[in-house]
Amino acid sequence: MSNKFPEHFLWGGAVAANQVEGAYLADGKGLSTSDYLPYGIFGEIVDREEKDIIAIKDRAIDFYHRYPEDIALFAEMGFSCLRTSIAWARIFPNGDEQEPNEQGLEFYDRLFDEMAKYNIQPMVTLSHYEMPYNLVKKYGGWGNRKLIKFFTHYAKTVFERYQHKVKYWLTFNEINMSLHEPFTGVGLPRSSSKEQIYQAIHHQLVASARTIKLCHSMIPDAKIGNMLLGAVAYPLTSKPEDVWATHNENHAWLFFGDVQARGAYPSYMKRFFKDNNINLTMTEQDKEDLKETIDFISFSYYMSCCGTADNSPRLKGNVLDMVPNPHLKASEWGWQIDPLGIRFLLNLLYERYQKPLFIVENGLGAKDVLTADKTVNDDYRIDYMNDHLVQVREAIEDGVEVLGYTSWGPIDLVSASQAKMSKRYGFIYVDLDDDNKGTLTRYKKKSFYWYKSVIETRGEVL
Ligand code: BGP
Repeated sequence: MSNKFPEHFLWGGAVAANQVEGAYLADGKGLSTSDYLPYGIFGEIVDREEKDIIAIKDRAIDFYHRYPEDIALFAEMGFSCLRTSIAWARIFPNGDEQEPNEQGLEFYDRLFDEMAKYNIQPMVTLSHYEMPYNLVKKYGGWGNRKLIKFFTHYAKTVFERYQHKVKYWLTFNEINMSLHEPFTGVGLPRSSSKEQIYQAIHHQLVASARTIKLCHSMIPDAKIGNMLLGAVAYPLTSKPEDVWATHNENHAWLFFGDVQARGAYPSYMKRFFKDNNINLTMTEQDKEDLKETIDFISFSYYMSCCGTADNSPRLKGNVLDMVPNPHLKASEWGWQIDPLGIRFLLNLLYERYQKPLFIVENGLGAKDVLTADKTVNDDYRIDYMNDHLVQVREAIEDGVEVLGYTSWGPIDLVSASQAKMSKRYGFIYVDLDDDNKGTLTRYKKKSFYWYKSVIETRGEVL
């Protein structure tokens, strides 16, 4: 067995506009839904026009101005890929304009040009947990079919502009997240019914398919993928009822992949919609549109969970209410650590779809301590990532086609769930605390050198 990852495997990291850029109103940017969530994606939705709040995301790590320094650091680690997102509200501040905001477009030109200097491939998520807030206020978010038009217009605009600079695209970050947090995902009130949420999701799936079609015709040498929160569940026990409940639990998120990779609603959803009294409006044209499928599957993976038919106590993880696995330890934030789970998930997705896979988020959020000599001895992070990457290598040996790996938050950033800095993922420490205080100076952690050696040796040191 080879100890090395494939030669053309892409190595890097992943960030999201609203968690790093800051400059939340600079150069004509409009307010986005994430600006209304100063306390994180599950926190209070705050009307910014009415309430004056100081949100940490307003400045974040100031990537908007400091990106040259950060990209140089990524290049020093040997990155061949950086996943980031475009803030839709920088390009269309209200979401429904015809003409884009030139200054917003210019920012991403500068950013992609900077990456090109170091041969770092950008991978761009079109919507990472945000959309122009005006689309929520004026149109009711993705509950309104008009959003399909607005989104595809935005996609067309950025495809045209960056066609020579960006060859990897993703549509919606963790598209299955809308089931747990509808405001973040589809811009719906949290009190929305299941039917309203699935209808909004349907519009998003159609928008995604039309965007894929646009990408295929406008940039034929690009690849476009979806993005799933890889919430893989194991049966809590071998009791058949638990196995069946787990099967259904996995369908809840695999449904998104099934539509996006296979081009139609899977049969099991008919039963689900019937049992839950959900009636969707779906035109014949929608069904036609959905047939355009993605080139690869991308996903985030942090933890696995368990499925059970019983009403077992659930751990309130940051993201999902999880049934804890008695065989696994958890991170400081209650996320259960399961390196073998990533091999399981890679095999499961590959067997199901026979499409290449891309791991676009993985990593350990922890409370780091900066030492007197300005570093962080984050052996816990190295161990976590080492163990996961070993399992990725195993999956490749199993025959799974894996295009690349971008760790989450290669530089410390604002946590999506906490809207704080103290949950850090980076190889690079940023001097900024939860009270929004700090110099924003960057320091290399121990893991910085470790990841560099992993990339340099194509995984041989693992
Ligand atoms: C994913 C999101 C990211 C990110 C990550 C870690 O769900 O796509 O935006 O933040 O999780 O989550 P957190 O920041 O809550 O630790």
